[in-house]
Amino acid sequence: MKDVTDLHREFDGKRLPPGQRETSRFPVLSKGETPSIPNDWTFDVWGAVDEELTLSFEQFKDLPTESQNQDFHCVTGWSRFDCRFRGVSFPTLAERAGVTDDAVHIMFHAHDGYTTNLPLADCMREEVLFTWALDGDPLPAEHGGPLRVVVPHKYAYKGAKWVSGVEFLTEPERGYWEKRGYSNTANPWEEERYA
Ligand SMILES: Nc1nc2c(c(=O)[nH]1)N[C@H]1C(S)=C(S)[C@@H](COP(=O)(O)O)O[C@H]1N2
Ligand SMILES: [Mo]
Repeated sequence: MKDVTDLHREFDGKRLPPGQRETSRFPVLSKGETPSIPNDWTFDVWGAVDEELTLSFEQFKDLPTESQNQDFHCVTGWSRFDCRFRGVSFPTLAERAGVTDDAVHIMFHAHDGYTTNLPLADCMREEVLFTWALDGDPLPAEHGGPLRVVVPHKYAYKGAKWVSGVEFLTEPERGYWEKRGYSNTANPWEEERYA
């Protein structure tokens, strides 16, 4: 299992970012109800890619997978250390689709209508994972199962639960919370909480 809980060093910060408190619980934060995911769930990749993809959950899980130990920082002030996630990294998925030269930004889409955005460079990191397993169990529905994104170098609102697809963009755009006053950049070690 790869341990990426030292990534705070890159941001000249402590493991617990400023203004956060550690919790052993895993609180649930969603803008609405947990959506029901259709049985014929597919995962779509579109936009500035060589090959647009539509993958079943089985096909998605057949991509090269990895397990990582990560910390999880919520913008509302709690951090959960040592989350063991299994999944497919963003660079692995991007390599499968083939990123075109004009792609600069990413929009993640989710089954509850949620969206969140990041620059492509912030996504092309091995610790940005599409994950279906937490601490050895299937990812609970309220935490985004069957599939969610985790982005441990950002506040957790940058990780879409119930992710349905990834859009490669040639211009930056803002997602659900980024349009509503949360920081577009969301670096926990700089306390970039609100815009
Ligand atoms: N699809 C979707 N993803 C989402 C959200 C949401 O409402 N819908 N909430 C975000 C927010 S604000 C946070 S803090 C984390 C919370 O993840 P958790 O419920 O697993 O703790 O999910 C993020 N991803
Ligand atoms: Mo949040």
